[in-house]
Amino acid sequence: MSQAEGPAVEVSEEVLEALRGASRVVALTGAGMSAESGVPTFRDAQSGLWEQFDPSQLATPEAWRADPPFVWAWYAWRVGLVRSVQPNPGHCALAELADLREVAVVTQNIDDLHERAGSTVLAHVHGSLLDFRCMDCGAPYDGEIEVPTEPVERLDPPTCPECQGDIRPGVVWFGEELPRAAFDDAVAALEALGPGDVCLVVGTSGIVYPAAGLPAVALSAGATVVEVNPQETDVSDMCHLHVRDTAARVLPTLVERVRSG
Ligand code: BV8
Repeated sequence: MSQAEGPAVEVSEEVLEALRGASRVVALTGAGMSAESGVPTFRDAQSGLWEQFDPSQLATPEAWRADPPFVWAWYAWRVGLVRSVQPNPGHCALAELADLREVAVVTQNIDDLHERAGSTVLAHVHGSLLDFRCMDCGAPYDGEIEVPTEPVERLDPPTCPECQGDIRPGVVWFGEELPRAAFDDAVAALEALGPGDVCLVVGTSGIVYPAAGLPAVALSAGATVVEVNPQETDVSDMCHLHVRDTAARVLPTLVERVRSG
């Protein structure tokens, strides 16, 4: 596993002790997990065309109903972006940690970088960018998706072969309920943690609910909650320990240190 670029990664003995002593680890990941792969975080996703739009305004059923080609163009561009990037050393390290500990990955990310790194993702609580379904009849859609190489203002969504409705991305929009099974699985995995187990909270600002409430479930289960994020966040006070550095630098170091005992 490649050594992280830049200054040495500082990880406290407490963090290492907690991980070495853990039999189970739940990793809660957000947009920061994929940032070093080149997928902009949600707050930074607004480059170019969509700059003037608040993502939580664009990622809504209302925005879709008001102008499907405009919202579809944004998602089609993001599909192209995700297809053009690779998992980073942070994703790979989490996949490797599963050889050493019982690991469950719960992500708010709609990309497939955890899976491409070899992780089994327990729950995509905000859905997946690469799953498509009909907005009207709900039929899954696995037809071709036209992916713009450059951001385009408008792009007609594909048409549902069943009902001629518009095809939408399989993501959870603001104001939409989270996939019940995925969220219940996430809560169950966190509740199953106990003293001596670890919950890694990686690259999330802790602003979007109900996902931002998940670290608290690990806390009340008695697990050691460790935040990996260069910045202080809205969930920092739910975490016992903090590693103020990036996912692609910290996670490989943690796995190496746990492996080397
Ligand atoms: C719902 C898919 C109800 C779409 C997404 C309680 C209080 C307040 C508001 C609410 C509440 N309950 C519900 C709400 C409303 C709303 C909400 O939370 N609004 C927020 C904005 C206040 N929640 C909802 O609408 C949810 N639905 O509640 O439904 C309901 C119930 C029953 C029936 C009907 C309805 C749905 C929320 C899901 C929305 N969909 N994504 C898409 O992607 O297009 S959310 C989307 O934004 C992402 O999935 C992610 O979850 C979120 C972004 O957050 P982060 O991942 O944390 O990323 P962010 O950019 O914010 O931060 C990045 C972090 O990484 C930073 O801290 C940074 O420092 C760090 N970082 C950067 N680089 C690195 C790094 N860390 C490590 N390494 C690095 N290299």
